[in-house]
Amino acid sequence: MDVLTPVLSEHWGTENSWKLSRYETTGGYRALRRALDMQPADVISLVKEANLRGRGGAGFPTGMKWSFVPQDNPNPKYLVVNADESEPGTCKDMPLMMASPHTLVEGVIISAFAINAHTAFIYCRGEVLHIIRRLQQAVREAYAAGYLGKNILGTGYDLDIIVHAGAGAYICGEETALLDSLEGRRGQPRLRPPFPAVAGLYASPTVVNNVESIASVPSIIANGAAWFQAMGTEKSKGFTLYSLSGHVKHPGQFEAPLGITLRELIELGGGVREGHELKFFTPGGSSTPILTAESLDIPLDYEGMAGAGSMLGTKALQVFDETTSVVRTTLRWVEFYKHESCGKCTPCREGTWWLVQLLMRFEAGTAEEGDIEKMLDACDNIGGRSFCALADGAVAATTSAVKHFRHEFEQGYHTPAWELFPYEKSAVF
Ligand code: L3W
Repeated sequence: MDVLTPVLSEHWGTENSWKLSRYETTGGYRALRRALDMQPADVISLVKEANLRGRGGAGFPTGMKWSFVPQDNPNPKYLVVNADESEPGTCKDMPLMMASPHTLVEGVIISAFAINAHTAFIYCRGEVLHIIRRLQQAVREAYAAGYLGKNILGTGYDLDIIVHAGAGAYICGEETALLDSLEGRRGQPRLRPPFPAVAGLYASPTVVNNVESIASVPSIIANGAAWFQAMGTEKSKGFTLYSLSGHVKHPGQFEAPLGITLRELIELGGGVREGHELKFFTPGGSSTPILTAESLDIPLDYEGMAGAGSMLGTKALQVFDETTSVVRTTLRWVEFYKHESCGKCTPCREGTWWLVQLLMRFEAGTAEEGDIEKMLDACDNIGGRSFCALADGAVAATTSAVKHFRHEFEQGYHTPAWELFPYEKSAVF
């Protein structure tokens, strides 16, 4: 397996990589010309054949999602790009949009054409004003060059792209909360079904895809399904962006085939920081159950991570060494979910609050016998019982921490975490 396969990140760091003129000199917008020569259904077939799976966390097949759009529905069809990247540890979509916004814009035009949409939205988290401006600039350049607007490249196809700034709520990365927010309402998840592909934005058929998924489309159109299929593992095809952070010497984004192992990624990141060793990690942000050094050689693909008892998620590898308190880390994550809970459903609103109360006791060394069971029982009553996956993230963090490091929670019956794991020893907390 090639260790690094830079496709999306090929030109990051080169001069003016975000400008249209630069993008065109490296083959940019050729895939769009090819796609516009095809029938929309053939574009969908090609993406299906490549077996591109959603890069936002769930790994749902992208081409299949597009084919769910009912073309006989008289309402307009919409494409919405989920650029609300907020999952703790995940930092791949933001650098992509900063360094190569036209890869996304080209992907949006091809994908919108495939589903017969004439309006596309890029919903970007509001805190990243510099990225929003960069996207807006790229969209303006694309209009001026005839890649957007009426009669794109003389083909008769029309498309408008609207860059929309969110207002800094993690929940708006959940696809139906994002749609509520885009409609001008408070961002809260909707019950599914109906899925957005059937009834999404303004109750019309809507495809919601992650930035990286859409940005991968031009290269598939340009190079073909077989090229994409040649990378990755049996069921997890292609290249992807991994975010590596935490106790490694050189954190950052690494683009590699699905199925690379964490051991290989850590090597690329210069190893765990000097004199320390890996204690635990998340495969795909804090919503995915933590794993330990035992899983260092398991392929980072959808199947490998599921087999190890976790999820590939957003491929955000957060690495923690032996100076880190599992109890404190879990508390910190669950506090995040409590803070970000939209409050719409009781298991999440109340459950994450109660988990924080219990975890604070473990951290302070004032937990009582039976508190571990009480916490796991609370998890049983939260997981799978809420509108969306936010509370499941809090449950995954908590239950996996207890599964792998129960003894650290038991120490919380008598000793504060800050005595066992002093802050000054850790680079993270
Ligand atoms: C039509 C059906 N469409 C499923 C579509 C659905 C969605 C996609 C995946 O959560 C995960 C979550 C986080 N007809 C369909 C259908 N779809 N069945 O397929 O759906 P689903 O429910 O499997 O997942 P999801 O709700 O999209 C995403 C995990 O990602 N995660 C969080 C990431 C957070 C960010 C962020 O920061 N913004 O990305 C990290 O691991 O826990 O499990 O489009 O409509 N029958």
